[in-house]
Amino acid sequence: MGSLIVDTPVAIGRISDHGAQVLQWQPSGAEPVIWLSSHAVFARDVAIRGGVPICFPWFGAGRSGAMSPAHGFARLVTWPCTATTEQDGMVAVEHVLTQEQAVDPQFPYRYRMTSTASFGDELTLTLLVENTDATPFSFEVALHTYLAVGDASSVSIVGLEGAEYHDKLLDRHVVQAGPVIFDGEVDRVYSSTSDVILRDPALARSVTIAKSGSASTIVWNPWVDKSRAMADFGDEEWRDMVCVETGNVGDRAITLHPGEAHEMKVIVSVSSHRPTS
Ligand code: TA6
Repeated sequence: MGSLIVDTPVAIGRISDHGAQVLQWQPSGAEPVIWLSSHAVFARDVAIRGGVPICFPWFGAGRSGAMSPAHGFARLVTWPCTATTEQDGMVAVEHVLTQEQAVDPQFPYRYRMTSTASFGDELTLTLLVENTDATPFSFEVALHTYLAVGDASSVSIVGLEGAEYHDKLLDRHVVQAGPVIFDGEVDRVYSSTSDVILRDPALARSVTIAKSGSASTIVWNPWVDKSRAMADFGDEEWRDMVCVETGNVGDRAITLHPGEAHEMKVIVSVSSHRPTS
């Protein structure tokens, strides 16, 4: 399971060919921004816990609720690495997945998916999905970003105020009032095209998630009980992470006709609130 290490004066990073999954990003002068579980399993057909898993061609169990494996097959297969470039300390890594490498009877189409990860003073992730078939298809997609935080119980997310979300725990649709905070398990799919900012007082920083081509923002923290129930997740690791995911899921799924393409992009950046000495 190959991976590429980025180590330049601008940033440290790591991306695995398994799932074309970003595993690490730490801009110079900052604490790590992308979180990876210390219990993550690296093996064939296993999702790596943390980083930025690519969910495709469905999210969770899909719109039918009957799809498997969870979050689709893209994160479980090796993507060919097709290009790496470096300029001024920024490193870009491209992977391409087609039906040649990964096919599933639940998604019987010809497709081409290009992932580009750019590691610099920002982390830029771009997913381009092309319909190379002769028939239309629909898909869900998400960049399931695990952000490292100082203490999940003290962070807040602004930018989703007034957005409707599906609360997956209550199976209810709710409108967000005020910032998103975490005082228990949170698993919400917001209908929102907005950028969001995660405020992390414990690390004295803010992380901005700027996006384009995405109508869904998913927010997740497993909290105590679910963390203990996951073998590849430390019992106390819920405090160290928050997922802020960029996608198009549920009724925001994308339909492509033959020859059409859809691009989704997220730019992660961090700003410190520590007083300059
Ligand atoms: O993005 C939130 C979510 O859909 C949660 O429901 C939880 O299942 C999480 O993804 C992790 O899913 P995974 O299949 O990676 O364990």
